[in-house]
Amino acid sequence: AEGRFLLWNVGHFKDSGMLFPRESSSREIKELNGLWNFRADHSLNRNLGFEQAWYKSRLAESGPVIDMPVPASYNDITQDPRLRDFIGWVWYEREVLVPSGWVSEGTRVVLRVGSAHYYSVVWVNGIKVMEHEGGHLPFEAEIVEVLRNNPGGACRITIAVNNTLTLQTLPPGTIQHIDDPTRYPADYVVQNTNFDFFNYAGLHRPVMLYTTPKAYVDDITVLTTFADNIGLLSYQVSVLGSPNPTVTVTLSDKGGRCVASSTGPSGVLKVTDANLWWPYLMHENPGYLYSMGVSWAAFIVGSVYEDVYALPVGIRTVQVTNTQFLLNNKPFYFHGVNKHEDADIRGKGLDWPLMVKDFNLLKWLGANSFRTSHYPYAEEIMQMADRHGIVVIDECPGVGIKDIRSFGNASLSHHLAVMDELVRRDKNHASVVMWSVANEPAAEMPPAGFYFKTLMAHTKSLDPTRPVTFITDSNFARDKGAPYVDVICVNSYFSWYHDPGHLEVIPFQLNTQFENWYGKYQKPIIQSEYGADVVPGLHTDPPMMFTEEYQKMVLQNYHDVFDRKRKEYVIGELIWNFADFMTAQTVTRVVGNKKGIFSRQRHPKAGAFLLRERYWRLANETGLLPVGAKYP
Ligand code: GCB
Repeated sequence: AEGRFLLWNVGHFKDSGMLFPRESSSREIKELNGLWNFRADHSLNRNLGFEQAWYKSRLAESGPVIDMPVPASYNDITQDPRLRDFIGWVWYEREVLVPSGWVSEGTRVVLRVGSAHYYSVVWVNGIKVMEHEGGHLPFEAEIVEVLRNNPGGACRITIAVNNTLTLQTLPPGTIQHIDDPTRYPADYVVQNTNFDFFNYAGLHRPVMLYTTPKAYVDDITVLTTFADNIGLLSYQVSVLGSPNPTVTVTLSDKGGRCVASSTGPSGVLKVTDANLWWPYLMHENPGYLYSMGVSWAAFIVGSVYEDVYALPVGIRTVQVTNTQFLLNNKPFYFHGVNKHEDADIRGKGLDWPLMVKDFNLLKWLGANSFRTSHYPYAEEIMQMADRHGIVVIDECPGVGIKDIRSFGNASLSHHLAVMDELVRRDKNHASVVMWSVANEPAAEMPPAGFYFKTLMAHTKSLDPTRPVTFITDSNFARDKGAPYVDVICVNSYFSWYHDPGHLEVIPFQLNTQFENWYGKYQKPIIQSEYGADVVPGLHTDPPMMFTEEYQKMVLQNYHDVFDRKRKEYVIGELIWNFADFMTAQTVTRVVGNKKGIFSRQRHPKAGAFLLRERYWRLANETGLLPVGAKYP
């Protein structure tokens, strides 16, 4: 029984890039979103699919299938509680026809999964093409050889996904088997976790096929800075499949005018009168992006081969001092939110209407930033943040690291690999200004020092341009990770989990929290979480926990202290949470976590209006907007 939920160990090799698929004159895309065939493997050992090789033929031939939308979590799609709370392997399958041009000589066909939680095995026409560990990050495989063996263009994609979390996964979890026939049904198994959101699973982001030429632009890295009015972009392009690529790079402004160009796989582009990338509410023209066109061309035995890729880039700098966070050399104050990828029915599946609605709400609120609590968000969301000038603290899925056994070598090496994948995916996003390697780990445990020192040094080696942090709720004097962060990010829930109902403690405890951390480290501080649950529509006066009034009072009390401390070293405040979200069932949660200032359906609670007043006022005070600028 022990082996039933065990996962395989795979190595991670970051020897290739992970550019977001984009169409161009040399690249085509086929999206595989929509309905897939689906079956959860309810067999006792959850292994029947592998024993019977369900990937060998059409899924409907080995048993019943149901319709499953992609992208979406599978958990809330049916009325079956066994699927909502399923642990183990589920199977997805989809057949597509591939144009004959795609299997011609000189073309690569890549199958890309935007993310799948947690462990995936992928077959094409019954042949295994890849495995991947970890949700929230993309993975891909070249499949053209497999397709060539199957004339007619048929392409049957089978993806098995396992959501089991163990002490070595990220996030970690434990599987508990209870063998007590007097109290539990036979074969009672639960997944325990130490994080506060539902462990949604499935194909959460778009699945697609795309083509590139055989020699292709595999990766691009761009670093930016500026001096006076000159923007400087140093770039590095890697081309695979060609020994001596001739790389051409051009930079176009928003109007499509070429403002700089260069040749060679690395170089520097100089832009005079550069438009810098500014955050929302800090400039009248936020989120300015140039388009960097990268192309490669060669004449090989009479034909022209070329690959073209266009990457949006923003020119901006980030710097941290003892007391400030500087964006383009100007002090930046984070007034924003923590989010989740979470909504009714679709769970953690990418949803366009939801995404656009959420950005509209952020702008309505006057928020200039969010943290991707507690895992990387969809690339489509990161691109939105780039375009709208919303600053992002980019967090990896290092949440709920509470058990000392999750600080071992296996955990650490996987955590390092996840940071490799995250930085590789998100390094070119102007919106990303800081990496967060974890949320509320047991940072006081003896192994935490080595663990976080290694993790943060590794992240800095991957990206020397951005500050690195993790989010702590540990005691300032005993936290073993804090010495290695650039910015102290601290979560606290005064008058909620401590001294519940006693709003009057907030000014004292919050002030002490800030003085303690700053006194010890002299590093700038972000209040990375604070808040209170509200069941929308509950009202009392005097305020009581869970009412709209109480959330407002918690916010107000925190804000008074922020307003004093932001004149010194507090550089930001991120409300917990943007919206209500689903959690596991416990006695402290009422159909999920209700600390949203918006409900799960994105309707505002009273606290949202209070926060809106504040954020717009802060924008006027701290931004570059003319004083007195008003709500839109
Ligand atoms: C936290 C966690 C977050 C929880 C939140 C809460 O400290 O970081 O994941 O949801 O508190 O509401 O308890």
